[in-house]
Amino acid sequence: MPTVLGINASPFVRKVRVALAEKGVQYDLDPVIPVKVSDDFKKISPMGKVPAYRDGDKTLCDSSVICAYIEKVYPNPALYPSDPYDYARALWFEEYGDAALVQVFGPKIFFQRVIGPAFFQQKTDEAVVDKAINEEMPPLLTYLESQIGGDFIVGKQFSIGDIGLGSQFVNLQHAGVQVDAARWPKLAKYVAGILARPSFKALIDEESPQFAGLR
Ligand SMILES: N[C@@H](CCC(=O)N[C@@H](CS)C(=O)NCC(=O)O)C(=O)O
Repeated sequence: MPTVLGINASPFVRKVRVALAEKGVQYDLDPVIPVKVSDDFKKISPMGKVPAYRDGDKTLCDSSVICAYIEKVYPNPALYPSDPYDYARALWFEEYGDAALVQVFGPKIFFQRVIGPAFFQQKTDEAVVDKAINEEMPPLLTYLESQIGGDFIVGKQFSIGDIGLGSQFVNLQHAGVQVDAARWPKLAKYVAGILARPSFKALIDEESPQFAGLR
């Protein structure tokens, strides 16, 4: 059985776990906290980041790399579209979550409201959170609103693009922030649909109790 290494609060760990769940693959979770990681962990993930992945004597790091590997090992159901343009678009939305959404949702909202106060004795900097929610987040959501045509971010099939985006929106939800349906109606409906999938819902149900009452 493969092992996913990393804490469940990480959107990047969540990507890998959702991909495995969608494919019905059983795995172990080793909840490595990416703070002062061991030398052994750095042999698998040289930048000290989670997730890492162990499959027998094979090891990998980086959520995008791990998801791509999982797709090859367990091809069904496919999480990467076969059409070349849809494939590239799905990778783009994965990247948009990994590189753009995370910068605002992660350190400026989720960390400020939940992780800092709970685990690092840091007081929430309300000015940082307010600026993130009211100035930095809206253009990110407006772009997504312009891209959504249905239940999935690309075509008519759930894909790695939905995994990358949905994984970030879970952290936003853990921080008590919802997508305003009056302002971004298509996005609000889309996010609700993606996060209601059994693969995401099981993780949200597992993760939520540890954050209840922390924000
Ligand atoms: N590109 C990486 C990003 C992983 C990442 O940034 N993980 C965070 C946790 S959410 C981490 O391990 N941070 C610790 C650090 O940067 O030292 C991926 O997709 O896996």
